[in-house]
Amino acid sequence: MHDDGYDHTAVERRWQEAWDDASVYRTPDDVSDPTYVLGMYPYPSGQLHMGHVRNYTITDAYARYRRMRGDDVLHPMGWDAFGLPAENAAKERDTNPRDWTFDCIDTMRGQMESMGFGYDWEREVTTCKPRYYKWNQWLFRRFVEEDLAERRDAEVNWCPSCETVLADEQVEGEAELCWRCDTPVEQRELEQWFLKITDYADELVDDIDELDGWPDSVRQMQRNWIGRQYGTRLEFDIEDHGSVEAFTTRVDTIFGATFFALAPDHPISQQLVQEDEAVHEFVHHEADPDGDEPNGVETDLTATNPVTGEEIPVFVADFVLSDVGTGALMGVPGHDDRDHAFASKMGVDIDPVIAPSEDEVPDVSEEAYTEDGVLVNSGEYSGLDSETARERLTEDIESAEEATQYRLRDWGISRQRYWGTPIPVVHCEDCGPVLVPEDELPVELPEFINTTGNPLDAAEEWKQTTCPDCGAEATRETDTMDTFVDSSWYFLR
Ligand code: ANZ
Ligand code: ZN
Repeated sequence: MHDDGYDHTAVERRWQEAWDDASVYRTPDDVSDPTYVLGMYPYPSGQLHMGHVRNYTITDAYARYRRMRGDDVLHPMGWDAFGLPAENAAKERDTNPRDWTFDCIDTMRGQMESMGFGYDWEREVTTCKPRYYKWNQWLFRRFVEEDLAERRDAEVNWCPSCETVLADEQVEGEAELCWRCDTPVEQRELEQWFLKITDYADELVDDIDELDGWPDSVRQMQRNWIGRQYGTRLEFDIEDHGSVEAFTTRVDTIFGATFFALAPDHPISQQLVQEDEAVHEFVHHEADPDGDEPNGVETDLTATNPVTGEEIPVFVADFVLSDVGTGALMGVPGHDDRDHAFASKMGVDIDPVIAPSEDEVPDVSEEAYTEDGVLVNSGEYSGLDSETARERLTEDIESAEEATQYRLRDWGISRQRYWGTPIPVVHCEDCGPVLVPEDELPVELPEFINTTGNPLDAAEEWKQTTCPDCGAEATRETDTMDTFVDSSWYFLR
């Protein structure tokens, strides 16, 4: 082929073999302070593409540079090998996810070797092997023991075509489509396992400041993702229903609260669904939390403003989210855009209580004034600036206290799919969910069954077991873990 020049095939193969024989990319176990160069492990999707080549060339160049500088270098490769793509591919090809995945790994490893990438293959990590996912199960046990993992009912993103739960990050765009198959995603109630990452929300935001060398834009994205907000939690009395908590970041606007609103699945809304036809109709047929406009229904109830003593109408509204704050809010249409849209639609009063300056009361009939400013029409608090008023009101209102709220939600890790780490739990009629004891880990996946639902549900023999606590007949948990559990810690493996 290259009669007059460089025969890359022959030359590269020769040197790759020589490097291999000399183990030049091996990192001995006893080196003291190796430079750890880690590229993201790929999904074994079939073939390397140029994106992989580009990506893995970066760490390879850097690892070489450090080696040439005399450092010991740990430059490993591995496979982020669980996940729905393998399951779908296996179905299409009438094989099983395990064989399909290991075939892909062999192909891609061969391609990486022929690229001459300098990896220590003896440290290859493959997340779908029991010796890896055993540790997911081990970690899960620790999390449950420390009260950092729990099972609860939850609204989840459900893809009707993939028949699985999706993480928020796997739902794409305004249209809310499944990242794999572009089917519109639905909401469903299911018992799910959660990792309580919100327990770490403060630590996560605060430590972003210490990520030296990270681009500011990335750090800001992380902050926004966690979405910490400081505000006030306070109570409004609703006759026959007692005190109802609401969260606000703008307690300075409380003199302008002209309505109170509850999320459709707030306990009071759920009670009204039984009693009030209009609320029933709204909650079950009209509410659309993802819609462009706020919708709601007026109830027969009124709430008492804890500062003014004024009675304001109570609505059930879909723009009030059940898992944000307390699932209830005071509506201040003069100073909040959503509240303004809602009040305009429902014919609720819109009063200005914040002004740019004392003699410049804004016209809020067409548009909310959302800035901080000076309080007006606010009794003894008139004339204070917003920030001072927030502090004073939080002190003065008996039920009020400072509260912090986050956009970050706990991480739902349950997937109703086969190709993932089995959640190491057994369900016993008497004992409830029981952890599989440590010495019985790993709970290995059974043989794959090609069905439309969850293959683990169909694996009857695998499912039947005994309760680790009482010895009675019991069934295995059939949810598997989100593949992001694997990728959360392979860099430590
Ligand atoms: C009264 C108020 C007046 C608010 C005002 C804002 C401006 P943002 O808007 O992102 O800063 N809120 C509280 N609980 C909620 C829930 N469960 N679902 C939806 N919205 C909820 O977030 C803080 C505000 O979100 C809170 O402050 C509350 O409206 C609303 F001029 O209270 B505010
Ligand atoms: Zn039991």
